[in-house]
Amino acid sequence: MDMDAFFAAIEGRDNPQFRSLPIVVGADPKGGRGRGVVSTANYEARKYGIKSALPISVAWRLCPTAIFLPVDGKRYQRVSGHIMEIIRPFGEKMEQVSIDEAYLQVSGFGHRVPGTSYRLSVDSYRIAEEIAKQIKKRIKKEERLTCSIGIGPNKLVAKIASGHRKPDGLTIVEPRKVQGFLDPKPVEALPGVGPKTKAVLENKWETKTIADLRKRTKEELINTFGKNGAWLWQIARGIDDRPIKEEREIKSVGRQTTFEEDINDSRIIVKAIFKLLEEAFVELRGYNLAGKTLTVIVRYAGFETHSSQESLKENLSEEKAKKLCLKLLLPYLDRGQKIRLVGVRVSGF
Ligand code: TTP
Ligand code: MG
Repeated sequence: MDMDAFFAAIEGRDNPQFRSLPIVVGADPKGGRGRGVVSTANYEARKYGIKSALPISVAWRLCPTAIFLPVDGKRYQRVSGHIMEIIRPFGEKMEQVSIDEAYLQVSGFGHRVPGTSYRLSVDSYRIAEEIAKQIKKRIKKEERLTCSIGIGPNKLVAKIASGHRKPDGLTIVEPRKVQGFLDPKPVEALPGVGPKTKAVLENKWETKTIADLRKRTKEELINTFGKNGAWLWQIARGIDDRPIKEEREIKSVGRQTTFEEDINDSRIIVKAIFKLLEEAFVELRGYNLAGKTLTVIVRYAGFETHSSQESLKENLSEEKAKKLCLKLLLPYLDRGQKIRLVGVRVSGF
C-alpha cells in the first residue's frame, strides 16, 4: 500500500479551495529564486512535469501559478500513524517502509508452489483482493485520502504492482502472471536500478525493458555489477524471498541543508555541517542508536553532488563523528567551486 501524492493530498484535503489546483509541497519558491527541492506534488501539478526532488525554482518555472506550500511534517506523520493503524489488523504481519508505504502479509494459509518462491494459492488472491478493497474504503472514509495497492507473491511484485495504476489503483499479479507483468516494464521499475545501472544496461547491451534484462546471463550481470548483478538476475524473474519484517529497522539518520546562497566560506560550511551532525545525534539518542559509519554529502553550485563515507570499528560518539566529518569534508572545500548543499548521515548500527 502506497498513499497517492501523500503530502500534497493531505494539503488538498485540508484546503478544499486548492483541491483541484496544482499543489506543490516543499521548499519556499521565493518567486523563483528559492533553493530547496520539491517534496511532492499532486497529480494536477505533475501534469506540468513537477515531481519529488526537483529544484523548487524549476517547479516554479514549470508552473508559477501552482499553490506552493511548506512541509508540515508533524501533521503528515499523524495521518500516517492513523493509516498504519487502519491497515495493520487486516494482515498477519505489517512492515511500514516509509511515511506512506507499508507491506502487509495475508498469506498464512498459502502453500509454497514447488520450484518457485511463491506462497499464495489462487484463492488467497481473491481474499487479498477483498482485503485491499476494504483497506481502500476505510482509508477513504476515515482520512478522505486515496492509496494504491499492489498484490503479489512477494514484496518485489507487490511493490511494483502498487505503482502500476496510480492514483487510487488496485493491481493484482498472480504467480502465473508475474513474468508477463514485469517483462514490458522499463528496467528502472526494479528496486535498486537507478540512473547509473540503467545507463550501463542500455549502453552495454541496449537493455531497456525487464524482458531485455532476462536475456543476460547471471555471470554477465555479476561480472558487470558485482553482488547487485545476482539480485538483478533474480528480480528480473520476479524472485524475491525477503520476509516481511514487523519492526521497521532504522537504517540511517541524516540531515541536509541548502544554503541561502552558494558559498565557499569554509568556516560557515563547517559550522553548518556540525549543526546538522548535532541534530542527527539528537535523533539517534532518541532511538537509542549509535552507528559506526558517517557519510558526508556535498553538492556544488552546479548540482554536481559528491558523497564520501568512512566506518570506524567502534560506534561514533558525537565528538568522533565531528572529527571524522571534518576529515571527509575537507577535500571538498577550497576547490574553487561554491557549495550549495551539505549533508551528513550516520549508519552502520
Ligand atoms: P512517495 O510515495 O514516493 O510519493 P507520493 O506519495 O507523494 O506520490 P505517489 O502517488 O507517486 O506515491 O513519497 C511519500 C511522501 O514522501 C511524499 O508525499 C513526500 C515525501 N517525499 C519527499 O519529501 N521527498 C522525496 O524525494 C520523495 C520521493 C518523497
Ligand atoms: Mg506515495
